Amino acid sequence: MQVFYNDRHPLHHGRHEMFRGELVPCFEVPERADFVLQALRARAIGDIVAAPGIGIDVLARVHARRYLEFLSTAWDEWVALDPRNAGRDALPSYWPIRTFRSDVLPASFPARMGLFSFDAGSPLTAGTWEAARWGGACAAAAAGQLLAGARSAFALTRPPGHHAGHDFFGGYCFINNAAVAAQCLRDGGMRKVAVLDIDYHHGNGTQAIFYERADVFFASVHGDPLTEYPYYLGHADERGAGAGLDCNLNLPLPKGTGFADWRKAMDFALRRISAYGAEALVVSLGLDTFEGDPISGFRLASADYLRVGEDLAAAGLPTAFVFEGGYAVADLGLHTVNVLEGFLQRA
Ligand code: SP5
Ligand code: ZN
Repeated sequence: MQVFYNDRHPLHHGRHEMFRGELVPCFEVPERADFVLQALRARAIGDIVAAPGIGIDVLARVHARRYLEFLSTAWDEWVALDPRNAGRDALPSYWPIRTFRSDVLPASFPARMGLFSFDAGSPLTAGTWEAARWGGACAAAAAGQLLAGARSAFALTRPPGHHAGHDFFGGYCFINNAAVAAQCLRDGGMRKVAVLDIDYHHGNGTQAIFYERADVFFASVHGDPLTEYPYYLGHADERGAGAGLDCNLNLPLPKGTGFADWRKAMDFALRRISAYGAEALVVSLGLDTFEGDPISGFRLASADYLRVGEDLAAAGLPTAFVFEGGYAVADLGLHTVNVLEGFLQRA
């Protein structure tokens, strides 16, 4: 399977995230992708290539123009506030929650940063925009492979994407790579596309982008948002709206869930995707379901990821894998490659 690697990813390198009143070292670090790259090479999963560049118009199919404009100038604006900011990550501290207006774009940079975000855990750094848009290019290229007839492709993107919405960042995500891939598949002629999100955290951004659409089915297996991040979306009663009613499936599971129950949920999601009539599948591949993950609560073991890949292949659809979360950094390569190898052996 062709692998599209975002070699600009280290340009996004956050130092600290806000956690319970203090700045703690980032969990989402460049070494994550390096470990995956190493394992892909060692186990010969496929050719590893750079993605061709994409125009802003491709990103604007799923993101608001004013949000993309914000991202592209954010670092310069941050440094213009105070030259000492060049040595600090940018984090938001104000948000236009209910009763505030978000239609008027503030001139103040910190105010705009809050308008376009939903947490203080996602530092924006000097190279964030560059890294994120090249991640989007990898996702678009993976979709292009499927459109050209490939059975599968892998977009090794960093930063991750599934928490990023139409016009906001958060959860370490800036550009929604899986949404870019799904939209490229639609624009390339696939009539119905499914996104299956198996990251530990609910893919709130992807869900919201496609919530009222019938042409993209979104399914997610994740930690119950009553106790798990991102808390405010991902409940079982979110079924889609308008034309998209019943094109959204959430399968929240309690913290502590092990592979047997998790696998049943993923297989249920795959059956719904098949009944929907999807012509292609985008997998938001988070590996933070691992029992050793430092910020998550499921209990998948290393060998379980081979079964995950096999089950995904059994669905029989052209499949684009898009890399998301996973913070047991040294084990990320093994788990990612287990999924891909399980898929290839069964496909
Ligand atoms: C893509 C992705 O997986 N994003 C996840 C973002 C989670 N951000 C909140 C992290 C909260 C950190 N909790 C630390 C618990 C230490 N025991
Ligand atoms: Zn996650």
